[in-house]
Amino acid sequence: MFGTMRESFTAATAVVVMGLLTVCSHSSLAVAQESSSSNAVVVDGTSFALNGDNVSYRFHVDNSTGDLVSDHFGGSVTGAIPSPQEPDVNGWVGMPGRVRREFPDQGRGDFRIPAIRIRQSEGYTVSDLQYQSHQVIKGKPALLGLPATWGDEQDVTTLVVHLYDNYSSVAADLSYSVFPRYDAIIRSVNVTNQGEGNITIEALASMSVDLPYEELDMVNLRGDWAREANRQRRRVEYGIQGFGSNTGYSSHFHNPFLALVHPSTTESQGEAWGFSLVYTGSFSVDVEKGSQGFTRALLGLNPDRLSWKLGPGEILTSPECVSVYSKDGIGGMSRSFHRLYRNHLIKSRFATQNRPVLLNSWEGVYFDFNQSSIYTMAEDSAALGIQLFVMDDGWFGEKYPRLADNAGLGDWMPNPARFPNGLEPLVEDATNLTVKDSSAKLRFGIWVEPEMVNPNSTLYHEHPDWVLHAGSYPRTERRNQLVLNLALPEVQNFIIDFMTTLLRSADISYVKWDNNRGQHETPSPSNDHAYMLGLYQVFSTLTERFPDVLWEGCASGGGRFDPGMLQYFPQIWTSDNTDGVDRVTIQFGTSLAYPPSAMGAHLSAVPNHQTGRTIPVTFRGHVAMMGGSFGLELNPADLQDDERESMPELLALAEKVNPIVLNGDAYRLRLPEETNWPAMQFISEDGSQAVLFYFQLGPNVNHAAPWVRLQGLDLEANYSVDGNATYSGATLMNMGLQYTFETEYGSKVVFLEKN
Ligand SMILES: *[C@@H]1O[C@H](CO)[C@@H](O)[C@H](O)[C@H]1NC(C)=O
Ligand SMILES: *[C@@H]1O[C@H](CO)[C@@H](O)[C@H](O)[C@H]1NC(C)=O
Ligand SMILES: *[C@@H]1O[C@H](CO)[C@@H](O)[C@H](O)[C@H]1NC(C)=O
Ligand SMILES: *[C@@H]1O[C@H](CO)[C@@H](O)[C@H](O)[C@H]1NC(C)=O
Ligand SMILES: *[C@@H]1O[C@H](CO)[C@@H](O)[C@H](O)[C@H]1NC(C)=O
Ligand SMILES: *[C@@H]1O[C@H](CO)[C@@H](O)[C@H](O)[C@H]1NC(C)=O
Ligand SMILES: *[C@@H]1O[C@H](CO)[C@@H](O)[C@H](O)[C@H]1NC(C)=O
Ligand SMILES: *[C@@H]1O[C@H](CO)[C@@H](O)[C@H](O)[C@H]1NC(C)=O
Ligand SMILES: *[C@@H]1O[C@H](CO)[C@@H](O)[C@H](O)[C@H]1NC(C)=O
Ligand SMILES: CC(=O)N[C@H]1CO[C@H](CO)[C@@H](O)[C@@H]1O
Repeated sequence: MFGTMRESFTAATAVVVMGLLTVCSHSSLAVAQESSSSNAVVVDGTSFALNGDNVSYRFHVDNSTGDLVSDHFGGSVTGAIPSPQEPDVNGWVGMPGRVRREFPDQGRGDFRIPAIRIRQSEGYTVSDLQYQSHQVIKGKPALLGLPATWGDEQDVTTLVVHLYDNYSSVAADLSYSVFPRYDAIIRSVNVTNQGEGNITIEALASMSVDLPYEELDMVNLRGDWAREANRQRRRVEYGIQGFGSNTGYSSHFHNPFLALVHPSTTESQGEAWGFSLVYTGSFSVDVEKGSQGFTRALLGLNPDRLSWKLGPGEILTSPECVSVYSKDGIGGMSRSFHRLYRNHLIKSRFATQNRPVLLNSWEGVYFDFNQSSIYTMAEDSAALGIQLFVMDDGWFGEKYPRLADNAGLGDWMPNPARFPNGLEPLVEDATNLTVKDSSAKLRFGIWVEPEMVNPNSTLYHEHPDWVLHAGSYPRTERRNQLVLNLALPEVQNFIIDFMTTLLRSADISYVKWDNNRGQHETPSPSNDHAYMLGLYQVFSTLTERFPDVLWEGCASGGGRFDPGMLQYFPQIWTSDNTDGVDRVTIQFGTSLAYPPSAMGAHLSAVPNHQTGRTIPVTFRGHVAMMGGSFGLELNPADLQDDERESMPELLALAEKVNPIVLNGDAYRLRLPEETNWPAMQFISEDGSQAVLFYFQLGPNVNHAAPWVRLQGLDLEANYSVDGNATYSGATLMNMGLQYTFETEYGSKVVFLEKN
């Protein structure tokens, strides 16, 4: 049915592209796109099909109620599909509670968790959003004020479905964009108050999906400071289970990511549905197995932190949620996210470029430096072969110098005792240093934490009203600091102005943007989202104004490792925990949803400052190289002999693997939670090179050396392994390689070259 109507689509498509066509209900007109994604969106009457290379997403309008009913989200289905059986309506659950709903509203017999809850001006929370019309748009319109995936007409096609509640005059526009080559479907929602009264949006999910399966597992990432991104898998049970953040930020506690998988799904096999919310603020994820057996998943703004007033004519736009589907297990799901995010989310020109090897001063000297000692550190860094030197916290504060974490945040002028003539002399000298074994000059980067203020600062004394506060409740501090309210335009402008002045004051080519506490005592729950809109406005202004700066995100480590940040920051500091073994777990976990290219990972001193553990330098280096931004987190002057000796080889290796890590496909061959020998493999985009990272965590007493089987290679091709033996792809994948490690903390990086 869908395949046969293509001839007549062309004219309609042309009109739609101009944004003029609204196809009305009950029309038999259908629209499809030409070219490689020729059937990305196919409409037949009021049935809709979104097609990726290996995914189909289908729903239709129930003509008797105007509700949108889901038909399918999963592997490809083609042509006509069976109509759902009309359920018998007995008992308490009404018809809406017995069908799979695209955008479940509340109050009409569906007792499951709703995607939208509107408190109407009269006080009730019933709504009835019915299909009105739809349009198909080539490409993907920007999401006003929010980060979003982007692409041109060849990459993506968008279907907008307009819903309308005739009783309350509230409209909801569902926007679905398909990136066919990535098997990704992206949804966001606009709610518009077209009535005369004031309404309140109390819940708004970006994505809601009803899967017709009772047996599913859910996978998500949990943690806390210094132990982010622990993978958690559990059976979806009857009732609601979920997680989220009410900290104002995405947080370390839970990442805005969910996978639903079949219970038999593994890393490399089986069905996996991945959902990733492009948002940095308070969010919630709920999964509900209802009494009728369907499983509903919702991702969106956290209803506990939302009570959004919409006056007449006003619009609330939800963040977008990216959904991918894979038959190749959790690994296949991850690779779809990685490719999409590298190519269609991260806006920075550095997204797919090799990153400079950097040295960050934090763990090396903390707050303890001055102009001459920090210059010496830069000098030592250049002499090691470091390409980018980053001066971390401690450089600012005039009247309240930042000598410890109890003063100075907010006063972003160089500390005159440390830098009598400002930063320029230091930066000029540092950027005139030649990097060892190259003709390149050292580059200079700096740390900031713009959203925060110490009460012990000039800024706070001048603008006590700029911080988050709720009436006269005490403004409770964390790490001696308070949070500026980014919802206020004057705060946004303050940050944009001081950052502009700072970046123009010297040749600064990198910024680490930190954020070290959650939000308390907010003026209202909805301030969380208003803050985010303000923050995104600041990010987009600054990153557009300074496109040549390499921006790195950070929030006490990975407290904001989320897709919203990635729009502006091509790399994010993955964790404040730099312990090599802990980092294997954290980085493998983070890679569930995020490309390794986006991970900042540093080799630090031993005993490790967070765990006290001493791990050999090679192991620490190999783990850090699995991140797109490799660097050191130590004082070069304090290097131990073995570290100094290993450094040239490790830095050379890091440069060699970087292009493959940045743009390659990642395979988690074995997980640190499950084995003493975790392994990760990357295959370059063109398939000609691969690199295997292989670790032994604990000792291996009186036990055979295990085999590691590779993945994703070309079965027929031959690969040379570290320039030595040559084996076929079939042999490497079906039999594997075997390595022996002498002790705990063994590690190996193996290069494969396709012949
Ligand atoms: C609903 O109505 C439209 C227009 O009349 C028609 O194309 C479509 O097939 C109908 N759908 C169902 C499920 O009856
Ligand atoms: C939603 O509203 C915003 C703000 O007016 C607009 O930019 C966007 O195009 C709208 N999206 C849809 C799908 O209507
Ligand atoms: C919408 O409501 C108005 C009155 O409030 C009514 O006249 C009209 O028929 C309704 N339209 C639909 C499609 O239900
Ligand atoms: C809606 O809210 C605004 C601002 O709070 C108020 O001025 C207006 O009177 C309200 N309108 C109605 C119909 O209640
Ligand atoms: C800078 O710090 C170093 C090391 O702590 C110290 O030796 C030196 O005297 C300091 N220089 C200035 C100008 O304070
Ligand atoms: C304020 O900062 C100064 C250093 O600038 C420090 O000596 C003092 O203890 C701080 N006061 C508080 C209350 O933290
Ligand atoms: C840069 O360093 C070179 C020596 O490497 C020196 O000759 C030159 O004067 C320096 N330039 C500046 C601006 O300091
Ligand atoms: C791989 O190597 C084998 C044995 O040397 C050889 O027979 C075969 O032709 C090679 N295959 C390719 C694709 O080069
Ligand atoms: C190549 O194999 C030899 C002999 O097994 C070994 O000594 C050498 O380390 C290997 N080279 C590499 C680069 O692995
Ligand atoms: C695993 C799978 O089904 N892959 C298919 C995805 O779609 C492309 C293009 O249609 C096929 O070539 C693959 O075989």
